[in-house]
Amino acid sequence: MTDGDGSTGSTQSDGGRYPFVPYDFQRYPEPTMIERAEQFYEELNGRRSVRFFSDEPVSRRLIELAMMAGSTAPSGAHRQPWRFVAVDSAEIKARIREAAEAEERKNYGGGRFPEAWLEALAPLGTTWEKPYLEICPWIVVLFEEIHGYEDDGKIRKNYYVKESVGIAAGMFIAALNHMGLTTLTHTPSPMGFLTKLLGRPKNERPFILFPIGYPVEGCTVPELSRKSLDDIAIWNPEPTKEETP
Ligand code: IYR
Repeated sequence: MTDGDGSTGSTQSDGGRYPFVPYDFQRYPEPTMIERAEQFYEELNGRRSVRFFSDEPVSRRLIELAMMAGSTAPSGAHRQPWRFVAVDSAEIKARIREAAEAEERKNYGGGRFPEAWLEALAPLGTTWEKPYLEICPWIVVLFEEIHGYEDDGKIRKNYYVKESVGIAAGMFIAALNHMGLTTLTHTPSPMGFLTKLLGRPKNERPFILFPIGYPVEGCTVPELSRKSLDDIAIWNPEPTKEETP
């Protein structure tokens, strides 16, 4: 590895079966990089999970663009093991709400959530009631594709599915935030009911449900702070010393 110009020798991988093509990479001067990075951070730092939505409609094009942004995520062996299932039908949203609330009732009041979990949720003030599932203009349920199928019907394995779909979810959320929409990473628990309700095949599993829209006028969010850089970053750590017997 050389310093500075980054000329490390190889420019393509040997033996790959994809044709390798030049990468159209945009390079910026360092001050521009800092400025862009600061701007991007500020934008992401302004994002909040919203539970009070307006019923104002959102155009399908915006949802499509968020899905396309999510689908740029890296994935194990480039399998892209995600499906974004979008619903704006009032009837289906009502059915999702009904089923989600039936599960959450058992969690909150029915003894299914352990005391420690209820205690952890208490500061957020969440309850079994999920009216936002009907109020928001769109629900997108992100499914993970556990495996695919070969042309002959045999199972085609996917790799690092949770990691891949988790990254796609993050990029989807960032895209929504960037375009001026809000969402909530909602995981009704358990959420197997979504597979049937949304007619998905058995090789797909619901991963996260996103109510999407604008915050209602006067929307509030909990006053939270985020961990500082010092809390989250560790630089050049020392390896753990072997215990001597
Ligand atoms: N899925 C439930 C409970 C819940 C769990 C966690 I962890 C949260 O951060 C918030 C809620 C619900 O949506 O109420």
